[in-house]
Amino acid sequence: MSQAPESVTEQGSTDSETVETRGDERVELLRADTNNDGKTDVWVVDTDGDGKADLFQFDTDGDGKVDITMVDIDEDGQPDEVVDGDGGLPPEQLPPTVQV
Ligand SMILES: [Ca+2]
Ligand SMILES: [Ca+2]
Ligand SMILES: [Ca+2]
Repeated sequence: MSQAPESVTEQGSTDSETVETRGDERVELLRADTNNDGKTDVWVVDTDGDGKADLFQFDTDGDGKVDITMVDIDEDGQPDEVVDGDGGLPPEQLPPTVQV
């Protein structure tokens, strides 16, 4: 198992900030709909496959798109980096797994 450290070139660079995450995977541990509009507004993601969440994304205005991305690079429960937008990691538009 080799994990590519950081890809040499980000392809398709966008105008949004790209966050650095622990890994390149996107294992969604949880999607939640906290305002009950049927659209996911919280994503909890494991990017390196260790089963622990290290990426958190929030849709604060209810349009189904990520507005804030937080990365917990050392998995201590405290976000280490917070950026506007999806941080270059747009989630799939899937129904929430949890309705709050
Ligand atoms: Ca992880
Ligand atoms: Ca939004
Ligand atoms: Ca941390």
